[in-house]
Amino acid sequence: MSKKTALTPTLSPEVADALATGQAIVALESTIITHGMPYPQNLQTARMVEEEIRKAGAVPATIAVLNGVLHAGLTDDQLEDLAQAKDVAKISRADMAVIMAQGRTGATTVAATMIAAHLAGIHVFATGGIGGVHKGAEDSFDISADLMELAATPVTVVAAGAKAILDVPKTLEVLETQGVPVITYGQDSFPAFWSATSPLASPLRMDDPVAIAKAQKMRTKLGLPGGQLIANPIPAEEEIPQAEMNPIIDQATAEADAQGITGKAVTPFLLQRIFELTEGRSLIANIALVLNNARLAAEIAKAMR
Ligand code: PSU
Ligand code: MN
Repeated sequence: MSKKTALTPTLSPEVADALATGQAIVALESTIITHGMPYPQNLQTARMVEEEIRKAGAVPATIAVLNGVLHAGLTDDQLEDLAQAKDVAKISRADMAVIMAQGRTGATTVAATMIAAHLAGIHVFATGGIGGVHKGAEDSFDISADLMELAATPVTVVAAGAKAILDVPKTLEVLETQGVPVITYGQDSFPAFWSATSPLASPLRMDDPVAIAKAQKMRTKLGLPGGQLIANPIPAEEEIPQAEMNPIIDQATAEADAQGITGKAVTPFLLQRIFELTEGRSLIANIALVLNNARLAAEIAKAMR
């Protein structure tokens, strides 16, 4: 433990080439693959998202820990193995080093993906939704490490707002306390994941991917650590309105409470129950919004170079 050099993730040939030639790169998380969607839609979505980024003129870098090795960019075989693997760890900032030291395989959450992207020199990351302050957090203290990571690590994260399974007003308050810019793309209302709008006003609004990239650079120039959260509304024709989602979310949340689901298991449990209760419609919307986020992230990444 004498040298103070940071670890560089193992790069796929495509990502290594993109970094060497200064192409735009978009990081992608893997918890959405292993804990956020069922097989085989998880694998199909992961492939579609990567393709969408390439079509937009950028290079995708899916992040994961495979047998203790941190990867930025997975081959299609690695993606397929991960999508079908059982007992994959869900890695956040707290467990990243431990899982690697043990030589285990783990999928990276938003927090861990940001850490890996930054180590690789990638500045933009697309996902579905970030973790946040859970309902009842005043008792459970369940606040995702994603929020503190946004305050610490200089990566711009494109998500479809915060999932309505969270306490969204409290999530916005914690982000403000942590000094994280929350910027909604193209509208004033803060989007609610499956729903394009919510009753909440977005703290900030920007309409231009080039200016979004400039804001991240400006933040770093000011000596401020951390990234930005870009909230990108699901396309209106693909949304499930809040009036329809809210009773379903309430039911899933009540079931999680009744069954004593806590900690890391909460988000995967709620997503699976909402998938069942909407008869798969939540998954269709989830796929649409991730693709939409991939497209915007590619535009920001092209401007970030
Ligand atoms: N949003 C989704 N699907 C997911 C997640 C978020 O639509 O799978 C994952 C992300 O990886 C996020 C994590 O970082 O859930 C948050 O988990 P927790 O609430 O335990 O911090
Ligand atoms: Mn949590």
